[in-house]
Amino acid sequence: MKVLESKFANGFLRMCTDGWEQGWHECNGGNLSYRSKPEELESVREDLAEGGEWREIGARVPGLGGEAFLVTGSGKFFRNAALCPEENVGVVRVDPAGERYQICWGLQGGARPTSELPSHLMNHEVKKRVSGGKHRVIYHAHTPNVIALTFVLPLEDGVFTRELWEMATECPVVFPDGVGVVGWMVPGGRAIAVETSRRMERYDVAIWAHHGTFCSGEDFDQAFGLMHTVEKSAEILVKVMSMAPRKRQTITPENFRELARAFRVTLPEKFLYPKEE
Ligand code: 2HA
Ligand code: ZN
Repeated sequence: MKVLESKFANGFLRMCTDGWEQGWHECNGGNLSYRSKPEELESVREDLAEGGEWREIGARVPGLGGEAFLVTGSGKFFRNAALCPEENVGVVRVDPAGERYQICWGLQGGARPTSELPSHLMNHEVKKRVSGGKHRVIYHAHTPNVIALTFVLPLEDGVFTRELWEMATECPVVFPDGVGVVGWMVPGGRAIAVETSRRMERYDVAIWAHHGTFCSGEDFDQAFGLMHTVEKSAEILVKVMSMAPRKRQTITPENFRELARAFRVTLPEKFLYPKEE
């Protein structure tokens, strides 16, 4: 079968369109990658090219040696992904050492994989290990309300986690481990990839100050749903902070403990510290 007939490519393209429609992907903002399953790759083998040039990833990911990924292209617009997939997205294979990649499909016209390939692949390497191979999707979006909060909240994992949890009752059920925060850094290289992948050891969400959000998930629904939940929670917080300097009432640490019992999730006690509101 052709790559564009496959379920995974269609799920990927649908997610690009969904993200664009949310307003998270101005110009070439944001990027998406999917670690394909061996049987998925096998099903589209007839459509994959062999012998492409090997290029440096810009990071070392030995845990991903031999894996193949569907990725968005550098400088490409999410808005165009589903309209012309061959030019805007591509399949890349990682060499056995995890140092170089080769384009096997798409990215036509000399396009390259996303400028955030080091962050995507380092995140995939961590998530593959800590999830026992279950996580396959890494998604980066320019989420406006999360970005706005990085100008006014302290850039601390605990503060962002607790404030976002408080904004909607089901947030702690969707991201019980919390969120990590990375201070401002130059995007597109190894240094920000190292910092982000450190957060991914513990969390499924990493916020880049004054830039956007990275999410990891087992599939497209999970990764998109997580991004959507975090950004919606941030939107509520922006509204609350805009209406009043202090919350009149909120979800309390004891409420969170009750919720954790009812929904059978573990919420780290370090995020349930007493606060003066
Ligand atoms: O332009 O989002 O972080 C793509 C990006 C870089
Ligand atoms: Zn970005």
